[in-house]
Amino acid sequence: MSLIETIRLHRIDIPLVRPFRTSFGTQVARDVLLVEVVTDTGLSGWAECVAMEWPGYSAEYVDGAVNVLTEHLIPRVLVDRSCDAQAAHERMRRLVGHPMAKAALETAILDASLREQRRSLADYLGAVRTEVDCGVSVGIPTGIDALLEEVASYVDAGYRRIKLKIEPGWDEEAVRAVREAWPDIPLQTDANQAYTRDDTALLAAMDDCDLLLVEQPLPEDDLRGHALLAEQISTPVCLDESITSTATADTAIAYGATSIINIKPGRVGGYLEAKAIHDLCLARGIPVWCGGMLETGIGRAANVALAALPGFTLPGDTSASSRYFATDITEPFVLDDGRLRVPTGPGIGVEPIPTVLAEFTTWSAVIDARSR
Ligand code: NPQ
Ligand code: MG
Repeated sequence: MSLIETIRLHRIDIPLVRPFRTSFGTQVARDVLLVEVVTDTGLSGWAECVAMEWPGYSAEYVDGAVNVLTEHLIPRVLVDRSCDAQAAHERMRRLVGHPMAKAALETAILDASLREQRRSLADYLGAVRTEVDCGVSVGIPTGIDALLEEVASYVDAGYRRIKLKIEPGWDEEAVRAVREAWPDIPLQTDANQAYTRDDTALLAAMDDCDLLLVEQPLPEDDLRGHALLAEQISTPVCLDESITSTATADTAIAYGATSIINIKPGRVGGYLEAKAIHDLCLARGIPVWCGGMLETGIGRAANVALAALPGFTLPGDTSASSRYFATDITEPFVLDDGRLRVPTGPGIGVEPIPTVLAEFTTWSAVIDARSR
């Protein structure tokens, strides 16, 4: 096994093609932290930290991720320089929280070690598909006309499923308008925790809209609220923010709080944990799909590999690069008949284009593994 020589952190700022509004706020650019693990054979492993710049989606945020990586996670992992993702996972397990920061470090180590072995991440995880069905997430727009225009552009591009971001005041009318315009398109909603236990009627009002699911209607800690809601509406409840580990997935399934799960590797602390949740759900007959966090090509590549596992039976938020960025930092992911090809090269199978990375970089740091 190779040794870790240096770890580099790169912070980049990439403009989005259009503002992305959710119930927790509006994003006009993506502030992304990348982790690069360089081995003693000169190979680089890459990963993307999916934390946002402020704690809107979860408690993590980019400045916090930089701090916990630099001050705690990297020193803990570098107690031993071996480039071994499982060993890094075990070392980081004793530090509480910070799944997105942990996921980024673990995945960069995993990517480096797989590149050393010339083995793809898809093969390592147990992929059974060479391409994955893609859906797209539609932010809260300025009105119904803008919504229909945006959805039309995605339908024309070939996306196989549409997800509408909703919140109280932007839900039933928007969903009905899209359902009427496209009677057969697979459609689902995502509230990002915007409703309360008292809002059951608002959510039940969309039960006749033939939705695949409603994602995370209630606060992340309210598993019982989701279980009660699931008994009162016919639209299946799918948890996102609430599922932080295999244990929370097991609990949520057992208590009837979720019948479908959105798996995001960053939210659960990495691809090893994501695979374990997938395996649990497959054994329990719970369909899963791969979520998205507006990833660049680095995070997107790894998500597409994960989405090729057998339990991922619903289209994910693994959209094309062009959904979010005019210029991606890797070769762009391009939709082909509503699908993305699973990368086959070693590791995640893609790398940043140096000139593009340099153009978007706002900050970087180098940690020498040998001087510890
Ligand atoms: C979700 N993603 O499923 C998230 C939420 C989300 C594609 O809907 C910057 C970074 C902005 C992460 C906006 C999608 C974000 C973000 C929304 C994640 O809940
Ligand atoms: Mg979500």
